[in-house]
Amino acid sequence: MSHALIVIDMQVDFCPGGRLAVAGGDQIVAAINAMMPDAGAVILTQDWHPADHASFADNHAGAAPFSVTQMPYGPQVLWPAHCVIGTPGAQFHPDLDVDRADLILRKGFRAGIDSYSAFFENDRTTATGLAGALRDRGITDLTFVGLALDFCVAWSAMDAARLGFRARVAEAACRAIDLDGSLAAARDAMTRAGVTMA
Ligand code: VGL
Ligand code: ZN
Repeated sequence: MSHALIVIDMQVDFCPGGRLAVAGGDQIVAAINAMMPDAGAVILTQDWHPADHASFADNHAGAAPFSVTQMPYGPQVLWPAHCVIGTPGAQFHPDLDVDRADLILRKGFRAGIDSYSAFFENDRTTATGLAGALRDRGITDLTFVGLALDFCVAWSAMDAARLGFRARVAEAACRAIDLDGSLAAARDAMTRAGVTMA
């Protein structure tokens, strides 16, 4: 078996002071850095949205942030604008050991569709290419950490399990948004999907 650490969206906008801040998001950076030397491969994802992205409440007249809208591909939470391509908020947390990364995967860069998962956009069918990259390297076991536990970490880990990888989430190195019970729902869904919660 070959193992990869997948670090989800450890970016300035998801940390305190950012535009979609996750409580305590900055507190997990040291733990994530400490996991990197033991990983066979280190992969970082980077949420990377154009300013006119369909997941931003600002781009829907009259829509409140954190409300849900119906998109052609299904329900979509409308977020405050975040991780806009080229802005400081889209950068990785300054203390994250980015130099350790073997691969950096950007996602959510198409204006009309969001991409919570590192494997598929939110239509659940458009692949990002990560599965192929992992298989090409012989990687079978994945540990997920980062932000946010109940959105991008959960969707990524569940897709990994569905694709046949052994998927584990290191909860101590994650933080959640917890919108309307989303954390409890995500934990439950991950467990049912065969994801190990550590
Ligand atoms: C995320 C909401 C919007 C995440 C990304 O990284 O969990 N959540 N974009
Ligand atoms: Zn996003």
